[in-house]
Amino acid sequence: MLVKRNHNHNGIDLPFSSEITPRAVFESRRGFIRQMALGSIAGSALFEMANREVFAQSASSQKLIGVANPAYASIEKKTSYKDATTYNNFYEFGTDKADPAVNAGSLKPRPWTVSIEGEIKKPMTLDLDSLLKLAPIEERIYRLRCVEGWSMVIPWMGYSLAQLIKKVEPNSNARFVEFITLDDKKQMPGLRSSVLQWPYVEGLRLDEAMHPLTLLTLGMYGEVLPNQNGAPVRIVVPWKYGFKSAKSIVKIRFTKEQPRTAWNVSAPNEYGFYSNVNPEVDHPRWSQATERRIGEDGLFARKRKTLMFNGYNEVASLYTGMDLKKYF
Ligand SMILES: Nc1nc2c(c(=O)[nH]1)N[C@H]1C(S)=C(S)[C@@H](COP(=O)(O)O)O[C@H]1N2
Ligand SMILES: [Mo]
Repeated sequence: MLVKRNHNHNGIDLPFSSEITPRAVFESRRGFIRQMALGSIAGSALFEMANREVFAQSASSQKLIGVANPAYASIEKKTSYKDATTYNNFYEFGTDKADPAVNAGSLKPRPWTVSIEGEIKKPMTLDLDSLLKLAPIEERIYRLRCVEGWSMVIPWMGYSLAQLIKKVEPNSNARFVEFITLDDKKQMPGLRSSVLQWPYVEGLRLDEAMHPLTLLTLGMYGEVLPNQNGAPVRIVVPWKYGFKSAKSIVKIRFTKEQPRTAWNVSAPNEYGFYSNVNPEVDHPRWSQATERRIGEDGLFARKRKTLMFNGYNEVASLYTGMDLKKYF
């Protein structure tokens, strides 16, 4: 039998998911959100009005309403909810793509707090409701490109991380932001394995973290985040490989020095700090020139060309004068 396979971060062969069923429920909800955002532009009166309506939502319901931000709409076909929630990387729940959906039920996303500390003037601990109310929730359709060579198109819900960063007021020492994931063996069975050093940590330079594209993410497909996608709060950095988008964050720390990151510690020659999507810089064990869109893995599916910065060229100015082969 011929089964299409790709490699995970450790070079282990894995079959692709072939689920392509979109959910009727989701489609009708999207219609509603699209309706609400019809003709609106971020910052316009209609956008603000729609936002006031949904601003009071709490984390008690599974639904999460956000206003579609037209700057991040997409003509690309969205990945099905089923694929996005059953083909995951979340090593705290196992290393197979199917593991997180099966095992992440033990994660308790409520109550939850995120402590924000380090080189800032206003350290604080925020609970989920405070995070939900910190800024208007937007829906943004972003491509996520995994370093393994596959990608998805997902309607994420959240707001620019910059909104939170402005609130905590970084001091003049702050040059990097470190994201620290939950580290609780009772909730995360994968922590018993030593596949990575725990907790899972990631980091960005402060200007990358401040870039409006960097999304503090609280939901997807009109719902709060499913556990396997990093409930209740994660970041999504769409111009970088997927592993930079840390899930189930409990701590955000502002630092002077470049933070250690989980994948860089595990294989420094394979995973750099920057990890910008770059078709010209191959992974030492495989090419990064093309990618497979999840859901397009049928018999006649063609690979897509990977785009510099995953197509998000507006971030290029963050790296002027930098050798992106050296700073991979
Ligand atoms: N805490 C944590 N965050 C993580 C990971 C992980 O193993 N643990 N995997 C990363 C990788 S490799 C990818 S590709 C994305 C996948 O996100 P998704 O499952 O929501 O598509 O999450 C990233 N965030
Ligand atoms: Mo990944």
